[in-house]
Amino acid sequence: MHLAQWENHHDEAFSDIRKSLDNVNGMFVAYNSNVDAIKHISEKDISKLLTLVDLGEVQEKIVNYPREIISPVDLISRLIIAMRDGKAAEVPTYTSDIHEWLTDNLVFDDARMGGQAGIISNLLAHLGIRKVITYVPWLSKEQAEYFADLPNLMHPVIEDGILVLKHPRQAYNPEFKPRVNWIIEFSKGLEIKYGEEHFVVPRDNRLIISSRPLWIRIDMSRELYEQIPKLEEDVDGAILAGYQMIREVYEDGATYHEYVQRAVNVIERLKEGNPDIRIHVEFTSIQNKTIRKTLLKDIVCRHVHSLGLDTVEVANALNVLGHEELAYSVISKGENAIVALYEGAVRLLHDLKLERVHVHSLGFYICVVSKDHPLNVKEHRTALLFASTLAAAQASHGSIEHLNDAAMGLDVPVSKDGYGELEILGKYLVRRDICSMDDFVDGCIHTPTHDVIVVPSKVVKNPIATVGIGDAISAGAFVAMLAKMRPAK
Ligand code: 8BR
Ligand code: GLC
Repeated sequence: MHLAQWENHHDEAFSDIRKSLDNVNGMFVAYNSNVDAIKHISEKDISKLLTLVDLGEVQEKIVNYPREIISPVDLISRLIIAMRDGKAAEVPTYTSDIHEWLTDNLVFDDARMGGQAGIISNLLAHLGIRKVITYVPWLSKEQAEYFADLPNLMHPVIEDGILVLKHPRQAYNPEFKPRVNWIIEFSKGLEIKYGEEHFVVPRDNRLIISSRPLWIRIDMSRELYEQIPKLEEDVDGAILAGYQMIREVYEDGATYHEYVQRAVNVIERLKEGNPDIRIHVEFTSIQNKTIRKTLLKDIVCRHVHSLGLDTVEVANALNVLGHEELAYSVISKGENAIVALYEGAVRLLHDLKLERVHVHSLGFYICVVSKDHPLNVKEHRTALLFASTLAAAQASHGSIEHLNDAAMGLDVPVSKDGYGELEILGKYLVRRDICSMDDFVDGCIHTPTHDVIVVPSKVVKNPIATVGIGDAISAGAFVAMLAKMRPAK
């Protein structure tokens, strides 16, 4: 299929989903929302930051790869790694020291809704989904202000033992404090020089310094937990994210086992309310390997239906599931990285007993689905192409406040590079007799053990920001899939 045909498919998919979105009765979205303080960093900013640290120490830390940010040297070394590789990363910090240091030494450009659940809730509400029930365990007054002021966006509260749904701005707890993450966005082409080193940033991306105050808990009050099934009568799907904030051990002696069990209980409770509900987990960068593994093995496996990840996250997931070699091939820059990515997605589908794995990369998406999924491959493809248009709209305008804004993504061209990458995958699949080139070109492939959908996606040349695009892609494809699964109204 030629690029021009993929443009047509995008147009058709968008108008199809635009008409079908109303089929979705409602969505439940939890847990993480925060404020993102976004800074687009310049060469001058970087030179300034580099004068504030010892370059020898930075070199040493780059080798040691800090998984937590305690000092400015940790921060600079992770920033250099992210810029050098053009890769996204999120690294936790447990005190406010680094935030104060950043505030003293950089001025942020913009404060926006952050956190996967927060971003996704606003997006779905803006797209006009009938009912978006968002749940944040630490909803503060300031955080509530970042939620879209729309009547279809609600937060559950218990009043006199009764469950009521209110707009987040009427549902916050005045005792909670806001949580702010710093997002350092860097652009392709920046020239970085430090000590003897010199490199050019290969692609736009960002480093997230994620604040993890001790009071953060991925949790739900008992009263609310008891009443979840009542929410579910008209909720067709749930998108869950934020499990990366679970800690191995808490000050009160609690361990992650307890919080994992509670997280699983919530999922089971959601299913009680609607046995046909579909649950999607949006994966992320998780530095702590115990937590990363437990999220996959104990929360995702057997409990959820769908998983969304970017390429680095696929490698990280494979790594803790014992597929180190495949993980290495996914992140290596070699020709076969896309093949490894496909094989990795297949492994995740089977190892984690999922119905659907959606991998998004710059220029293409790969979705692997189980044979018993109620939708056919063309319908899945429609969902992915809708997501590609959303991503393009988000990258070009920074936010999507209406379905009409989303339609502007249609003007962005499909990525030639992504299309080229897919050809490599096509040749591999044909060589292995997994499909014929004819099947591959329309992006819909049947194999005896699973089906595969691969599409080239639209890529914006100079994105306004990259943070949150992955969330828009995963949430967009998932809600579009639900729209196709529900009967027309
Ligand atoms: P994460 O936020 O999960 O890392 O996902 C980011 C996704 O955003 C990538 O997988 C890629 O598909 C998409 N993306 C990026 Br990064 N830059 C983009 C751009 N300029 N145009 C469209 N999509 C982009
Ligand atoms: C993570 C970060 C958050 C960011 C989001 C974007 O949840 O913690 O700051 O907004 O990712 O996907």
